[in-house]
Amino acid sequence: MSFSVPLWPSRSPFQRLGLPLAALAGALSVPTLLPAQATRTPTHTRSGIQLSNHSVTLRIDALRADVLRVRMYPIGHPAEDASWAVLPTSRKARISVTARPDGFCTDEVCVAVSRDLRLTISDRAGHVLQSDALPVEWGTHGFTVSKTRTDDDHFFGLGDKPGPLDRSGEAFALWNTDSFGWQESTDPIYKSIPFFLEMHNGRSIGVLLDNTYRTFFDFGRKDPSQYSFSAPAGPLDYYVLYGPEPKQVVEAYAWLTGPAPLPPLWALGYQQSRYSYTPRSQVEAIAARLRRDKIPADGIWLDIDYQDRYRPFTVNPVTFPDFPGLVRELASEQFRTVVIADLHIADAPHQGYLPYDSGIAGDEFVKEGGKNYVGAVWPGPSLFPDFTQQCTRRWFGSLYKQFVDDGVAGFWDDMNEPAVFTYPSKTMPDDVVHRIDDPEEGFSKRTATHLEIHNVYGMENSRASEEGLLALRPNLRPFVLTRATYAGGQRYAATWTGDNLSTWNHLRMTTPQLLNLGLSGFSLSGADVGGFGGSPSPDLLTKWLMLAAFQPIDRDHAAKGTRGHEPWVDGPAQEAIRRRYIDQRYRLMSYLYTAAEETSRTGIPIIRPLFLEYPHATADNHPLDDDAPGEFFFGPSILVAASPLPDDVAPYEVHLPPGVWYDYWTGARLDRREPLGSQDLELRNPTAKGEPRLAPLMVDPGLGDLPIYVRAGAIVPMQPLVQSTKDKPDGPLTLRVYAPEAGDASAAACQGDLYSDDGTTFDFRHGAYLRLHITCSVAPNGALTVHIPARKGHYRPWWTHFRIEAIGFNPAQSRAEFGGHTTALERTRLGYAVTVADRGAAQSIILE
Ligand code: MIG
Repeated sequence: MSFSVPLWPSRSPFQRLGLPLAALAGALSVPTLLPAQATRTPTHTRSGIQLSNHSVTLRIDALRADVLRVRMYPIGHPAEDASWAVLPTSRKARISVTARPDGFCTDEVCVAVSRDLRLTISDRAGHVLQSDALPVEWGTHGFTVSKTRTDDDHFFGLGDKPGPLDRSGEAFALWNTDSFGWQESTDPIYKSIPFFLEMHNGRSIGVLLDNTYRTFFDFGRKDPSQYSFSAPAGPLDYYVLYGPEPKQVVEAYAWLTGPAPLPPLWALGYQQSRYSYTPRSQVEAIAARLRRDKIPADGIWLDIDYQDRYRPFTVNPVTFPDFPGLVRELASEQFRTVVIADLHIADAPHQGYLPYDSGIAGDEFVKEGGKNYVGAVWPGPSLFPDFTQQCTRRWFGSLYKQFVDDGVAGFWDDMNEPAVFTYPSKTMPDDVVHRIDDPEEGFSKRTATHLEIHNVYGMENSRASEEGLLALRPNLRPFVLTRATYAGGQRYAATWTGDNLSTWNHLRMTTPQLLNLGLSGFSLSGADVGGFGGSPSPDLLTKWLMLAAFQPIDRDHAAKGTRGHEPWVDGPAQEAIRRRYIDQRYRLMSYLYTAAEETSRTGIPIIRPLFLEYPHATADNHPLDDDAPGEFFFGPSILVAASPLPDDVAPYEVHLPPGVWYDYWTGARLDRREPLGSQDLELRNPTAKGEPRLAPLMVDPGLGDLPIYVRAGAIVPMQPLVQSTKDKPDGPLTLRVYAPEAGDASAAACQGDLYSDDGTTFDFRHGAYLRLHITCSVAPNGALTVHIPARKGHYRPWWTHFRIEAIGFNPAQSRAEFGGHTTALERTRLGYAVTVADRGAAQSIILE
């Protein structure tokens, strides 16, 4: 609900609630008001506290020991307890707290509220985690919450916002916008994820502002001593998530909004797309060339030109005759077909267009002035489904039936900001009316203007798709890719970063953008490989295909009128490099899938900023990423160190977190155990001398080289090369064991995870999965023992043997012992290997 009642009879819409108003009364010629101090004694509730001054109530509840919900509303007018983002079970969760005179404590945090309703949150040791710099500013034009900030505060998340990973000092508006060719300074763009993670002095918290209006976040741009978030209307309703480690914040956010579910395995394969492959013969030619050139690939994407007059849920019968036959033909070549199906329904009465006819019959569209709102998009005048009604989502979901019956595997939800051509705003007018009918989310049945619904429209579109696909094929994991979304949208769809450009700078920007999306719940994200608008130079396309092999969604896509983007377009030398990297992705598919499965349980994203794995890597606790903007973790153990300036020809410095590392390509050992940060400290503070200082690790990669490192103690599964995830790999599953340093505490843990299942169904929920937590240890005599535990789950994997390949390990006798056998170790390019049968039972293999 929006606060239509002015809280203060003042001319200033942002009259601060806490000011001694008597001083202002004369100037404002209003009756003298009481000072805005808490006028009633605080009420301690079982799960928190409630306080009022003479106009508003502040209510804080502990959902868990590390998750607080903060709400403020005019006295007697609480906002609906409702959310599109937060899971109902989490929203309603409560724990008992310990009352304090001015607040309360949980086992993890304490909350204190001052007499002017300012909030301070501390950990149990008394470290302040967050504190209101001012009382909430609140008036007829919404509210602003201001928190204290220092220059040592670092901010991450907020979805797809362009710019550096660390958002400190920047400010952003959230309003889903179709932004072709967005630049670093473009704001807003496609998504609204009002969640951020803040790190200060090695302690992390998260904040979700659950307000769907055009919200605004300022991380110290206006005033370096404060950060703030505000909304023009709607509820003041936010959640504070406590770490102290950033991973704990990300996990708490997944608890609050739900993790991204396990995708079908094929979605992690390479995807070939273009706007548009047409006619059918071109699609067939592209598929055939991928196979002929041995470019591993899983998906072929059809953009809007396969449709009849751009009408969603149709097929052009002339250019795409026998559509089911095409899908079958692609499937026989081990490709999945993905089609775009935009939400706008052509305004086409009396033409036998089912989405229109059934949509009109069911009254499924948003209104303006009492009539169906009509806006121009690809099909011409179009109607827009009212996705905030559960029944409309069900209807929309049913439209996929024909495609699903035809065997189409994935769906692409574009234009759902929603994009409308006719207006400078590029979206529908603010006064369009949506109907909310969604009891599960806690909303009462009511209408809402587009101002309230705009930012959740795309998410509810993707939800309709996902839920519709689930209804049609309950035991198949759906795959939906959406452009616009809101917090929590990761439950329904993967995402991509919209219409980027074929420039080196856009390649560079993929890393911070996808990392922040991952921190914002969207583990499954990608950027159009090669850039959407424009034509990449051969080297740019090559570098892009190389990097994207280590990004969660790897989809090559291009706009109309641009030159081809397919891996082969620049001749065999470039193609060979591109193939080599896509091959690596497929060799690492078990590792990638295991990381995706981890996301589905914990919310930890597939690609991770360095600070997520090493929050305390620097002496002054600044995130190491600030020094190394081209670097990220691909899964838990592999560090990709792309150039911070990919078109720069000079060598660059790689910053590795303290520890022992191995070169992924050569197996070379790098001892980086001395503390980091000395150099940075010296730069920041030239008087800080005398610390140990490692020589910088400089790299100078050629066109086909991407520096990649693996941490000591990692166990990384790798598999024989296939051309599609549908193919059964031929040979053993390799476990690359990167030896830990004997006696080195930083590498004491030697471990790796392996998850597998059928890749397509939900049978894993009933035990049809395989999970192994593999460990290793080094004996004082240098022998390396690898422990493979008994399998968890009853899925039978494709491999029958493990090949254990030890890297960074020097055998004294060059032999392996297992199950009473002794065999000679095989010398490999990277280290030493031995192959053992996987009997499904626990076993230990000693390499010595
Ligand atoms: O107005 O469907 O971002 O990926 O190829 C352009 C055509 C509409 C925008 C998407 C892009 C897609 C294109 N779409």
